[in-house]
Amino acid sequence: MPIGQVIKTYNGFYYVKKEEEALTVEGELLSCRLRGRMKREKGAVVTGDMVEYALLGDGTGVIEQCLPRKSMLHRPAVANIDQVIITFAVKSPDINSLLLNRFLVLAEWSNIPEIVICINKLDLQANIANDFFKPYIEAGYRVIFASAHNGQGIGEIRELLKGKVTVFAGPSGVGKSSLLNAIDENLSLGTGVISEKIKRGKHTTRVACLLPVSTGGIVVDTPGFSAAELDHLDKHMLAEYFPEFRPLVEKCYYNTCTHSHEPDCGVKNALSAGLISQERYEAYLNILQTILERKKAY
Ligand SMILES: Nc1nc2c(ncn2[C@@H]2O[C@H](COP(=O)(O)OP(=O)(O)O)[C@@H](O)[C@H]2O)c(=O)[nH]1
Ligand SMILES: [Mg+2]
Ligand SMILES: [Zn+2]
Repeated sequence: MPIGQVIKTYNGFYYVKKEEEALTVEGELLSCRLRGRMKREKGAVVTGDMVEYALLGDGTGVIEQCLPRKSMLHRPAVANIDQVIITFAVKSPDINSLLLNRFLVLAEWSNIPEIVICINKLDLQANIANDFFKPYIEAGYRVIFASAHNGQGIGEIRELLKGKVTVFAGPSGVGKSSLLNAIDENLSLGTGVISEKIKRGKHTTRVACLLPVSTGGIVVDTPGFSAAELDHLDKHMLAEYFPEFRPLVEKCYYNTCTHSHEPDCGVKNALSAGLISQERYEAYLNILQTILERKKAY
């Protein structure tokens, strides 16, 4: 059975790019319905899913089966993202390190293989404290400095996009749409205050759509992901989403250790020895607190 990828969904229709065809213009997408049993299952097929489909005589198709997902982002739902570029601005708005960490944890939890940090608006402030990013680089994250206004870092991001499905995440106003427009002017995404207001209008559904980039790769156009959904995490899994904590967890005395109040904890010992950053550990505790509060609410 032929295989394709769902590029967008709208009103019960699923627009599928056939596996053998390059993603170019929307006219080439195959409009599909779902096979009956899948219709009853909410979220059975979402944007980004790889599906098996059957062709009907009238030129449309039916999705028969959804293939296993490599990664999954919720709200809005997008499957099989290869890369996330977590975007912040050097200023206006200022970087919020707790929010940055929440986005990183969201990306790790969603199983996205490549996680990159991009700091935009370098034209507003060229010299930023290198120390700020040290813990993130040491944890294995690549950090790109960019400016949608003067072009800094744009070539580097273009290279990163090639051959991958990439989503830009981050707070509103940091310049995600502006960066995408600088990468490929054909994307012509709305930017600034007005575009944000239109997107939040009550008639706009929060759906995602995959867009081809002329220099290679696919980007996901969404109104943005919120890092608010972290309260669904398992408290015992949280440390797994901090890459530099992973090898330390094995050294904890209790195998149920939450690395907060327990004695003889590998993570806290590493913190005392200066091997992990205070800021990352505090972000860990903050997210742990969010998880515990949600549990209490039930
Ligand atoms: N100075 C400066 N302003 C920028 C840059 N990128 C975006 N902006 C401005 O920041 C505001 C928000 O940009 P937008 O792309 O809509 O941000 P988004 O909400 O993350 O998509 C707009 O007024 C942009 O003109 C940049 O590199 N430098
Ligand atoms: Mg935007
Ligand atoms: Zn511990």
